[in-house]
Amino acid sequence: MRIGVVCRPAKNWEVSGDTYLLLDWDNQTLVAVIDGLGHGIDAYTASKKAREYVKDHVSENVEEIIRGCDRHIRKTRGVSMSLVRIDRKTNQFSCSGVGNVETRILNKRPRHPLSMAGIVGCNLKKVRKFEYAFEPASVVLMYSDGVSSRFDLSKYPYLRRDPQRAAERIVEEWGKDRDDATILIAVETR
Ligand SMILES: [Mn+2]
Repeated sequence: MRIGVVCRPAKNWEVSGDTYLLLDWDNQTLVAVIDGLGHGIDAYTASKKAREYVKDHVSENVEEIIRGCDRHIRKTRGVSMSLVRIDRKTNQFSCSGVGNVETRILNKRPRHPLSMAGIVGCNLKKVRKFEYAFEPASVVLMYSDGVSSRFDLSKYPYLRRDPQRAAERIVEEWGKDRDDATILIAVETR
């Protein structure tokens, strides 16, 4: 995979309450973007703890990871998170998200899996999993709400070739100064 990622704190803050994770193993990839509620140190603590949980439970299904994480981080202020698992053996994407981290999948048919209302670690309600066929040259985009979702992907025609440049440009143009901003772009190159 070819990866582009930007994860920067809100203006005048040193730590970011957003974090991300990308793990590859055994024909599978798990991608996560996590946004700790608000910003600053408490947001950072919550998202870091959530990230550790996800990392330790990568082999579980994406819904289970979110439910388990909810139990694990109850003492924090909570997070929004989205997970995508790419399984190259079954040729499937599975996606699950709660709160304001959006996922877009560019396939033959673009997908925008729904993120459920709620907060992981505080007020988790329904969790759902969405599955799609995985195709060669698929792209996964995930971004926190520090990036306005109004960006137009056709303005970044080099996205597949240079996802890092696209990630940087999108955050420059659509990042919100007052919030932590993260975007992760993963391009399948097979
Ligand atoms: Mn945010």
